[in-house]
Amino acid sequence: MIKNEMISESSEPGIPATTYREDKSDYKVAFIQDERMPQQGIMSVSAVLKEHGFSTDIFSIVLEKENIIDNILKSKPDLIGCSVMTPGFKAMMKVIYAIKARNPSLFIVMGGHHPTFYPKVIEEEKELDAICIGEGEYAMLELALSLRQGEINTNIKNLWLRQKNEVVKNGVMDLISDLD
Ligand code: B12
Repeated sequence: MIKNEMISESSEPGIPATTYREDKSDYKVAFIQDERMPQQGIMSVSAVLKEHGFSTDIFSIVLEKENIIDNILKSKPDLIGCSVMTPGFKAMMKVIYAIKARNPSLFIVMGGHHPTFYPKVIEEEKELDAICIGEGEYAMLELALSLRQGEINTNIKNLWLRQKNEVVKNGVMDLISDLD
């Protein structure tokens, strides 16, 4: 996991220090990326979530290799967001299949350029619960807020969401005008 300031030393046996949190009451979002350095897109989405009281972790397929599934699941995320460019899609799907095999109810949303250019991916990959088309900051926030309340808001712009055997396809929201 790429460390952030929310993480502290573990006092629990069997749980690596880097995946332990002091506050266990909060809602956790785990991001997965296929790159060494934190991706700007993830950092931007993560920053908005943190502003609204969510805690976030970033896991890297490149850095964590075969430990990535254990590391993610040990951090006990409530929601998973992965960021995917087309060349990294297959590697990301392997991780998603493995996570869903161990925790089928964990909600997984895929964002980034691949689903933006090819949103049909949610119709082909049944393990994806939602995809984000374009900017993810407020789509992800609305999704996390609704899931934290124990429901799924299926009307969030920029998101296509799986609902039983159907995919709900929402339109796109206006672009964020002030990027500072
Ligand atoms: C900077 C950049 C890089 C940097 C990334 C640095 C970093 N650590 O952030 C570096 C140099 C590492 C890089 C590498 C590559 N890149 Co590049 N890169 C870009 C570039 C120029 C800007 C991306 C960016 O940071 N945008 C700013 C952020 C804030 O926006 P964003 O990434 O779009 O993220 C937003 C949304 O996509 C969404 N989102 C993103 N992730 C998630 C996740 C969730 C859960 C949600 C809900 C939403 C969400 O919300 C974000 C905020 O609004 C784009 C071109 C472009 N104009 O977009 C190409 C681009 C993304 N890269 C591309 C490619 C192909 C690559 C490489 C595969 C090239 C290669 N052959 O090696 C590698 C892949 C690296 C890897 N292992 O993943 C393609 C992707 C095409 C595709 N179909 O996927 C692009 C579009 C360039 C192009 N026109 O071909 N890249």
